[in-house]
Amino acid sequence: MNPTRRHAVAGLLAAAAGVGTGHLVAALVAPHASPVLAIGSTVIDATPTPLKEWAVSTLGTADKPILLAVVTLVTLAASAALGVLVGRRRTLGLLGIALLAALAALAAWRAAPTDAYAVLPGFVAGAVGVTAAAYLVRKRGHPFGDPTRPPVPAGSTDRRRFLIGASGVGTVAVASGALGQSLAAPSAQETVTLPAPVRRLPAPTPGLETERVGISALRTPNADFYRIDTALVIPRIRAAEWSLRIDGDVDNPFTLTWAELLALPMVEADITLTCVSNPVGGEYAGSARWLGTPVRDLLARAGVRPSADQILSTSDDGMTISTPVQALTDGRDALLAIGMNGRPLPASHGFPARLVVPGLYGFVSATKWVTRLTATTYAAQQAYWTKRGWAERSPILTSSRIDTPRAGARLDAGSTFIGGVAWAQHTGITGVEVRIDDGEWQQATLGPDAGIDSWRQWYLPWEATPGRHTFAVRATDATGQSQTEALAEPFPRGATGWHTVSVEVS
Ligand SMILES: Nc1nc2c(c(=O)[nH]1)N[C@H]1C(S)=C(S)[C@@H](COP(=O)(O)O)O[C@H]1N2
Ligand SMILES: [Mo]
Repeated sequence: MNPTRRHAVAGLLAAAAGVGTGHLVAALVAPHASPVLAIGSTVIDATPTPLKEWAVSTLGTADKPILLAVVTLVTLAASAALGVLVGRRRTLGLLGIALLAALAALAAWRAAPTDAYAVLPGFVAGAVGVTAAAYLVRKRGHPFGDPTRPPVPAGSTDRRRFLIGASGVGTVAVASGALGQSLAAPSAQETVTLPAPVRRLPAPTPGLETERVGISALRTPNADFYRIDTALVIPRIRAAEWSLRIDGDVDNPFTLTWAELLALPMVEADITLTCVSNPVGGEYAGSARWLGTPVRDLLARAGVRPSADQILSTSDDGMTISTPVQALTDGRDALLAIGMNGRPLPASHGFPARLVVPGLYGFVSATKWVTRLTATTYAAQQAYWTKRGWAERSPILTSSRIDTPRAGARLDAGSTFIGGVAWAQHTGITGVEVRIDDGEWQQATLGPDAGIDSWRQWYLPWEATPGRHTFAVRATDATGQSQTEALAEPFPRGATGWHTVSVEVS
């Protein structure tokens, strides 16, 4: 191996050892502060909205692992280059490696400015990386800095020493990284017992999905529920350590503990969540039976002043979301939710408590891991997505989706059906129409009614004939408004247009 290549490998291994030990230290003190995760979070927050939209629409929920892979590859490539630099301009190269680690420390500090431990993984990564690089890229002159040994000419090779050193550093990288990963891996979800509701809904009965296979379930199982958030590490909050602060423009600010929350009256509600980033026909919508306490009661207890027009909610991971006071107090089932389909909230969906507000897209209502509600005004404070150009207030737009047959499906001729779901949260769906090829719009049959805050299943029987066929769907809400055909992208207030699917029948 020529010296340049060897120095590149040295840089790469040194960085891997730094990242690995940083990951291990992070697992012990502050999981989100692991160097690659901290830089990844900074990239997420700094990504311009159009690029983020492109990532969500093309990569879907794989966007997070792909982002982390890219950050890792870029870090390794930069480190290889720095390794070569160490061989040529030693101090400069080592400084470069230290700088790379300092960036990770800075990124972790940015995400959690009050957590003094957050910078530690970056510092450890820097110390390990610099030491390993200095060791693997030997100095010109006396080996091991030992003046009693004969000097080595520049660029000479000592294969054996390099191989031993490289395997040592590589082992540190792999072992510390793996140990850190196993420590950071989610331990089993804490078990909490949900209180009984004071307002109970009829026992959940299945919808059309049992008879009409392929239509989305009336209530989405928790494990299949879409997940959208900016968290690279899912916050793990112990219920006993959770609390919710209610403050801002209120007469009586107060803090609610988990035990106090459990003692409040709980209600059940069937509510469909939707992400504003959901494209026409997309998967970022799900329906669940939530258990929670009405937010309006909490706000009444705090005494929100008439001057406030928004509640800015903050999550444990620093997300901010603004919701109109009006939507939280007008009588709809806006909940501080603790249960999802009869179970405590899964960690990825906000354990121990989150907001759920019928009729508003998630980014203006559905704060997971919520820890603070601040009464304020839209003029005074802007939430995370508002700062990035998304709509300030964002009611869910009436939508419908064809679940079956799937786009591009090949079917046999004969009797079948076209089916899916439609939603117009807090208004309700009154009709769904389907158009087959260039035919007339036909009324679909609606599934069981789970209330105006829930999506509605639908189907239309169809005699499939050989050839290519195209279906379009449109829903009508309880105000009589039918979905517009005009196509709009999700940014900045939600997608519009009819979902259209083509299939091949033989
Ligand atoms: N803390 C936090 N809460 C959040 C978000 C987030 O990024 N962080 N994303 C919101 C968005 S954009 C949506 S669509 C919903 C999705 O909720 P789910 O992941 O439970 O489906 O959560 C909302 N709550
Ligand atoms: Mo969203």
